[in-house]
Amino acid sequence: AQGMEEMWDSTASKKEHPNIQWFKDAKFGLFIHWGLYSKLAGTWKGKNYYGSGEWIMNQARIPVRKYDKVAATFDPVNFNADEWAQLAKDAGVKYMVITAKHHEGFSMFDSKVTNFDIVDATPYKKDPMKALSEATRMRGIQFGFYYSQFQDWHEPNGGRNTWDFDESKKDYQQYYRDKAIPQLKELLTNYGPLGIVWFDTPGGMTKEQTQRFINELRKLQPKSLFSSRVGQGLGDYKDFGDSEVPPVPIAGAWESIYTHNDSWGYIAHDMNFKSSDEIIELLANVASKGGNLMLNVGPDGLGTIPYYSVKYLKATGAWLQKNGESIYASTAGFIPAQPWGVTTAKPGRLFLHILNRPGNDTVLVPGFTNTASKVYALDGKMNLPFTQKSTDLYVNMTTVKNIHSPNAVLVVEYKGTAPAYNASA
Ligand code: H79
Repeated sequence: AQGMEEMWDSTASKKEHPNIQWFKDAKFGLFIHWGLYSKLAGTWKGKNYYGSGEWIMNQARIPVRKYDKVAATFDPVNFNADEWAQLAKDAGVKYMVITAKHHEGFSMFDSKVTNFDIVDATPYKKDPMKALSEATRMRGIQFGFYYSQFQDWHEPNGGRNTWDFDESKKDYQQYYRDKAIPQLKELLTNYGPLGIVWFDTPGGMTKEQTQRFINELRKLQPKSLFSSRVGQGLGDYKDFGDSEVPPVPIAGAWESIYTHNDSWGYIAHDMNFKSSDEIIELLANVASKGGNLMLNVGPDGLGTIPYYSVKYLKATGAWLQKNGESIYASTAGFIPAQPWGVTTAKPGRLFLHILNRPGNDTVLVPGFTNTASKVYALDGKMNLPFTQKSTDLYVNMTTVKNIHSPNAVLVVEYKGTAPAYNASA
């Protein structure tokens, strides 16, 4: 996953996907890691594991035949597609990506390619991905699948299970041909139009093979966007490393991915959830660089989304209801991060995200080369006094009352065209 950015062609050097605009405008997505690991919840044979719940098979070196038995106990009776989709809607996300198959190799969808899938191997016997694809689409949310295309710890020829199988004896091409590609074809055929196919941790394919792999899948759904972790510098938009925001604005379509606590898959003993203020701050920070934030939650083995994830996602959505104008369809701000916060932009408007309210209530916007014509608080549309001395713009926000922590948004309207990013401001 890490280090992919060096390999990714910048959009300046390649043609953008014709369906990229919805993604650029979306700004906020929901990532969901859900699989057999959710049932294990970070514990194997009485020992607690930390880091990432979906890695427990690897961390505890669980043999495939023992891991198979977890499937026989997987019965997510609390799963409710409408509740999950409605939470996504209430949170204000514009897309959802869920793990159809993670590195553990278990298919959370009805697959004819293997019996190691939720319909054939569990007492649940239903296909939750079908219900979820419909419930999200009904609410106008783009739906997509995460699919671990290379790592598959269940298969003798899949990537990276070194505890059961000898890596040097593996035939990755056979695994791609017999499992990954047929399953991706199922996902691209049986679940309606997919906004995104989210790949991860590439391996075992040359650039030419990766291009052929993409072409073959592309035929089924030309409008689906493929994430850059398909590998070899290919893909339709760039994903940074896990939990990484670039230091300066980046052109083209890209995404930062974070998880709500410290794990992607559910871990019962991980309660380190970000507050809604922290989520909003992260969202504003990523948007200020021109990208999307896809925030992950990890439902448990019964299909319940953790209480704090529900709570803080809803609070984030409530903030977006009032301030979403400064996020959705915005572009990177042309003023870099300041002691008080970050900026996003739309034609004729600069949005000031006040993440740390200045003690004297005076917000200095340095390097503002346009002429400000009006400044107001986005929530309530209240005009604020301001003065401009050359390229220093001072806004007085004393009358902005509701301002605790993140984040009040002040809007600066100005005449003329947007300036270039002013790194020296
Ligand atoms: O799906 C999530 C991760 O499981 C996946 N990408 C995100 C979106 C990912 N695959 N590989 N990696 C991330 C990098 C591997 C990190 C590791 Fe670890 C460090 C594996 C073992 C040590 C993290 C910490 C997982 C277990 C402990």
